Amino acid sequence: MKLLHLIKRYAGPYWPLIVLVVLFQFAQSVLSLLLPTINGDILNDGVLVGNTDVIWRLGGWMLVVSLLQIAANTLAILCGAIIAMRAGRDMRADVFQKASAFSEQDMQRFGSASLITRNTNDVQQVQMLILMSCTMLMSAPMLSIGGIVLAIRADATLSWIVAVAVPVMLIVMALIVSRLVPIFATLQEKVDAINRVMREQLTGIRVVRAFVQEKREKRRFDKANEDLYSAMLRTGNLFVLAFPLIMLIVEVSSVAVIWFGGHLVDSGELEIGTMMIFLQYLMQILMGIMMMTFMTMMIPRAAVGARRISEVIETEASVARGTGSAAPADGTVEFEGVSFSYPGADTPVLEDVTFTAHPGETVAIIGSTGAGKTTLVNLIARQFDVTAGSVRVGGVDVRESDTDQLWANLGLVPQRPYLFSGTVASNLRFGDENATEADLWQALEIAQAKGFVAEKGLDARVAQGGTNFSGGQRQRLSIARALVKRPRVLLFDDSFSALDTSTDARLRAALDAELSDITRIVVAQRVATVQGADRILVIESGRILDQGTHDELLETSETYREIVNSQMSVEA
Ligand code: TTP
Ligand code: MG
Repeated sequence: MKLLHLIKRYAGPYWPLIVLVVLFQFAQSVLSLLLPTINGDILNDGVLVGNTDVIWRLGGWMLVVSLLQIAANTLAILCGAIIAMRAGRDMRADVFQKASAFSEQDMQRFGSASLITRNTNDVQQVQMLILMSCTMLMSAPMLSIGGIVLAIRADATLSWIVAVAVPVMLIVMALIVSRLVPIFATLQEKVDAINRVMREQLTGIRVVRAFVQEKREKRRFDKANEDLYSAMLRTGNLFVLAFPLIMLIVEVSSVAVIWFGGHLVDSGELEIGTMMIFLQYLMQILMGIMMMTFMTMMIPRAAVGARRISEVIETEASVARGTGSAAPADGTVEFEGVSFSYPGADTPVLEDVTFTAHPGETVAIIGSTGAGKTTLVNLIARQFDVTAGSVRVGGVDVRESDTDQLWANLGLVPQRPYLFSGTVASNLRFGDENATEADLWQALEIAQAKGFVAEKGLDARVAQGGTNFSGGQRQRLSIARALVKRPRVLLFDDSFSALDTSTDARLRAALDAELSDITRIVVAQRVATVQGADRILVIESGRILDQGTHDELLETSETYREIVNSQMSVEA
């Protein structure tokens, strides 16, 4: 079972503490079982009246035993809490680490909202179970079983009450648990749903407002919220039912002990002390059963959590890190007969793509939306692995090169630039932690971002995702970020689309002037952007239709001429 496996894996390393917990729980149970006997002895001695010595002696014993029992219990809980918290911390660290290594595809499989729930709420469920186990996994059965044995030993004539009360208690508990388990099992998914709607709503808030969809979104959230509410309510109802029932069983059985025991005392067949002993053991038995039930109740929810955590921890990131030690020798990028299809898709997104980009060259890729341009760029950065053929950077197949080395050589400006919360400087230093301010300004200057950054300063705040910057500013900041890294290969995925034509032109001129020895792969939709490239690849449905310079393509490529003409007519 995943749950056991997970507990073993994360609580296991703290075994010295576990040994302590077991010892403390054992001590606590033994002491608890001892108490009623001492207690009863006082009454049974019958010599108490006027016999202060005995009172003091036995009373003292009781006090000592109680204090020891409290101490053992406290220590067990303390150690348990330490184990549980540490196990939780380690689990969260592992989930985070795994999730960071996930490729795009793995992320899509889990969904970010679910990953967050898994790493917070699910871990918490497992943690709770560990804590509960540490406080009563051993003492609960010891109390009930020891209690039964000792109660029967104390007085066999009253034992039938145990024989009735225990099964009744067990049946009631089993009924409640069997109702709770299915609800608990779905609870985590409902928490997921809430997080998903909330997250989508927050990221898409502008769109939602623009389309006046707030009501619809609210309905969607209300539904998820209502769902969770009603599930929680049902568990609440069961708990509300559970407590009075437990109390009823406890009270009725103690009345029974006193009633029937009272008669026996009356007729001299039973000492009053023994009856008290019996009563207290009965209480302990029932308490033990109750504790065990509560633990059992935690298990299904924790098991669901454990399964969801294990799913993350056991997923091998679909693009494994390169194991090879080879580092790219230079900035040459070569595609050789590359085909690629997304997992589960029937048709390949790229087919038989072959081209080479040498250091200092600019290779432009133009093609309609959905042609496979982003996919091609992502293959260089090894976001995915090719289905056929090979992609080489600096002469080394990307699958065989050391992943860190590979990435150190690449500067990727993604199609949807993402900035992290922090400052402009902290974002730029993603590329190189040790970059000086002068380096940053230089990169900003090339990226044509100097103007608007100068107004706010390098320490201007950046909101999560960079939403407090315009689309074009974001693009330029992410270009600057790639430049700060000083890579050998720069990949621009449609990174000039949000720039006006003159900024675009100035940016390209600056890149040409400053980065003459860097390999540049430029994806674009606009002819003006690709015009000056050393080679232009025209791609359509994942195939390279034609390649050459702007002038050559105008001569040879029908498709390219069409693209040019369509844009001319728009601009005219
Ligand atoms: P892209 O490579 O994203 O197409 P593109 O970059 O050329 O398009 P745009 O100019 O709009 O940026 O996608 C190519 C095809 O691959 C497209 O049909 C959608 C499909 N695809 C998937 O099936 N799964 C994915 O994760 C992605 C990114 C694309
Ligand atoms: Mg794209």
